[in-house]
Amino acid sequence: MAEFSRKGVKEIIFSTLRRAVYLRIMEQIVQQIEQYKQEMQAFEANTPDLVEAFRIKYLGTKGLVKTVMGEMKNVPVDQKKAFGQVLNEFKEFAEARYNVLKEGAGEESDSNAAAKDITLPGDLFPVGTRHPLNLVRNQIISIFRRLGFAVAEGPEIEDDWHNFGAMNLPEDHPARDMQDTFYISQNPDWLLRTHTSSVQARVMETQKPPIRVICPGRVYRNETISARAHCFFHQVEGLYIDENVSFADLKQTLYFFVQEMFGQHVKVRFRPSYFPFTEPSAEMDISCQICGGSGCNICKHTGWVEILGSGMVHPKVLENFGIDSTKYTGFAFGMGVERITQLKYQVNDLRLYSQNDVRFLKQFTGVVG
Ligand code: 2NL
Repeated sequence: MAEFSRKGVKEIIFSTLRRAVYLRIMEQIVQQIEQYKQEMQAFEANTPDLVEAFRIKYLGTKGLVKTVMGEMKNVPVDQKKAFGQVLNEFKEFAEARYNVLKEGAGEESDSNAAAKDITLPGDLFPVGTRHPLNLVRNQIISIFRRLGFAVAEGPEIEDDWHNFGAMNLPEDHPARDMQDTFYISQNPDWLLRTHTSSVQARVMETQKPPIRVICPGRVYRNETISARAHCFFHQVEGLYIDENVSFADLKQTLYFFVQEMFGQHVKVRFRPSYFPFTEPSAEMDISCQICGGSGCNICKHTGWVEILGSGMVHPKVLENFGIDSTKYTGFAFGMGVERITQLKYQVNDLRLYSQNDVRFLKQFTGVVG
């Protein structure tokens, strides 16, 4: 019993002393925490490296927060709750300050409030423009659509018949020469179409008159590339076959087209010409849009510029498709989209169309078509 009491007294004295010592230590820790908090508040970090240095010093595995937390195991039981709260608050303070520093390090200046103004409009996303040739092609299509023309498309690799034979182009016609046409080496009957007449041939093959189509598309010719010639260009051809279609219809249709395209003031003239697939044939000029007819470099001081070829469909072409040329007549025309674009927007070098220079392409922003 006595032994027990002695042991008990010792125990009480020690534990009281221990408790007093810990309370003192805790006081010091709380003071220390306040000091760390002030340090953290004053810590400036405008680079990611400094932010990381903060994290290591305060929040790292050997950081001050962890070290102070380690003291928890020595705290008397009745003090654990209160001391735990102090430590938690310290940890949260350090984390919050770390987040603030991390957010700020990416920006040039923390004090620049404008940099964080979320009401400012966003960065503009650069939108492209339609290619000038596509704009003009669409304009051409929409004018002919209003006159009742449908749009037809066909293959760019054609056979000899649809491109040449059916169009009344004789065997010895210069267009058929290897110098002018790209042939497909695997099959001498195949070639890259030299005009979109081949599409109209396919329309006449599958449809009966009345036929009223336009055929836009890319065509190929073996030319050396220069400001005035290219190995590919774009065409819109048109074909109208019905009973009683006359040259007067051709003239009025094409006159309407240029007035819609270039303006009501434009004048036209037809010059006799020759194409194997039309008879009679005519080329159409319009009054020069640059000088208004008084004479300039573009019209070579004539006041007129050529814009398309046309004519009455050759009876042989109609008969090639079983269309009775005593009952039906038709007119046809073909124009280069590059040429129309050149006249409308003063593009004087064909190579600009395929060089993809944004300084050129950007000029067509806002053109409707
Ligand atoms: C030009 C001339 C032309 C045609 C194309 C054509 C089509 C058929 C029947 C008859 Cl299916 N003709 N097309 C007619 C005359 C001229 O094009 O200088 N094009 C750039």
